[in-house]
Amino acid sequence: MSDDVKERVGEFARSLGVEDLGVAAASDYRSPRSPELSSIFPEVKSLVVLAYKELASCDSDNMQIAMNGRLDLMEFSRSCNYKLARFLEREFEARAMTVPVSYPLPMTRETLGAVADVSTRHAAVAAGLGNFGRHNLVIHPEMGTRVIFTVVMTDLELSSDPPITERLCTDCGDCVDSCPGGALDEEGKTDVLKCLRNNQPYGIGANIRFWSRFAESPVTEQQDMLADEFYWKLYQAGSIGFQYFCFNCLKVCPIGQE
Ligand code: B12
Ligand code: SF4
Ligand code: SF4
Repeated sequence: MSDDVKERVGEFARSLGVEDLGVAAASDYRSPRSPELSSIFPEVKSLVVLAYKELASCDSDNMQIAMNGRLDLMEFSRSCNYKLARFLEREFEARAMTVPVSYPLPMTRETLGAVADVSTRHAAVAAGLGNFGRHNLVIHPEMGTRVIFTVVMTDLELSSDPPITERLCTDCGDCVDSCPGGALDEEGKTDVLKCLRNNQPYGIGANIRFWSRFAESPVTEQQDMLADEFYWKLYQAGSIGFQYFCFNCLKVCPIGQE
């Protein structure tokens, strides 16, 4: 039964254009820092993890184009998540809930907005889609690091796909060397603040500093601040959601690029 359902789910997801997918029993999902899945969806039994190829846009030094490739992927993935969730509900009378690429995510002081409700990397590992590299990202056997994940959680009972036991990272060190902020220097940990400073120069930290300074400035200076391109970039990043200005650790990894 489980295999039949998995086959139909796989066929449907691939017909949408999803590059690869894997299934994990909820009991095989282990992400120590993330909330319990049952606190989100008490009846959850399985995770269907969808994998999408990052476009070559990430290679561009033009950060609008690089981010636009991600936005295209994010928009596409929303449609795939929704369609697959409805497929499960319609065809199998299951209940389904979707997990996005990045946001919305909990914005709490304890987690600094850096721990999502569901860790899609840990879900991908549990679903046999890859394993962690030195950059703390998941490497897929064919797509390498140029892969992004979403998840559909369901109360359907499905068995986990076999894990990838062979380590895919070759420890070449390119990701560590290419990180402009030294965020990967310590093995097994991404220094979130160092990454954020480079990756999101117009993110929440910059936003808070800008508005604090604005509130303390005389009116003429405030007018200058709003006329400055720094504010315009802040405005654009905010209206996109988050704008990433660094894809280095993702794009330099040679696995799957030969
Ligand atoms: C918040 C977030 C961030 C934050 C904080 C990252 C963080 N805390 O891990 C910031 C802004 C820094 C960030 C940066 C980036 N992110 Co981000 N991010 C997320 C998000 C939304 C949540 C991550 C989370 O909950 N982490 C908290 C917990 C789960 O992590 P943790 O317990 O601390 O575990 C970490 C370490 O302990 C270690 N680790 C844990 N177990 C193991 C086991 C082994 C063997 C090893 C070696 C390491 C290891 O790796 C984990 C990640 O750092 C996810 C999407 C999602 N919903 O999961 C995307 C996600 C992780 N981001 C992604 C990407 C691509 C990026 C960036 C390249 C930015 C960009 N341009 O896109 C950088 C890469 C930074 C890096 N090398 O780690 C992708 C990664 C895809 C992949 N192939 O793995 C994800 C999965 C988005 C997606 N849906 O595909 N991100
Ligand atoms: S996204 Fe950039 S700053 Fe962040 S860890 Fe990767 S290389 Fe470093
Ligand atoms: S760039 Fe090299 S060290 Fe970094 S994850 Fe890829 S193979 Fe591993």
